[in-house]
Amino acid sequence: MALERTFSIVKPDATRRNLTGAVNAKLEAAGLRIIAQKRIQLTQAQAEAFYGVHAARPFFNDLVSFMISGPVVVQVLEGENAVLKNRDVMGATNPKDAAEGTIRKEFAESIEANSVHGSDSAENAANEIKFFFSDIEIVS
Ligand code: RTP
Ligand code: MG
Repeated sequence: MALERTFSIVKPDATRRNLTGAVNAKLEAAGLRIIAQKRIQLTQAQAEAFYGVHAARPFFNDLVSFMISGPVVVQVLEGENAVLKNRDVMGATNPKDAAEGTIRKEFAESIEANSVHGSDSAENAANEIKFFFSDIEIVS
């Protein structure tokens, strides 16, 4: 299978606990290559736009507040089957349901403060990458 790209965020609960490197080690061990990465502070407008698909959900306001509560590390990951591979290594949204060895099982604090975001389809990955990165920032 050809190389695929996906978009990832190390969320504020993980950057706060200095776990960026630990998360990256899990991603790399799973066969994903970090081909772009930057640490940024999301604005409220950016967080609302990024999670716009969840605007009607009861947890939306809390989610936006959480995502702007500290720095995040946004990343482009590359690998075979990268979208699914990343979802696998992330684990279930709720760490209580996450499989052993996954990032969320090991590091997540709660269903909201769950350490990482990962695109859920190749199409969303392309849009999310474009939201945060220009072409010259991505080096595969
Ligand atoms: P993500 O988009 O961040 O990769 O996570 P996901 O696909 O596993 O989960 P999704 O359903 O897309 O939800 C997005 C994020 O919203 C927060 N959330 N809070 N309080 C709640 O019930 C609740 N449910 C979801 C989590 O931070 C989740 O990752
Ligand atoms: Mg999602």
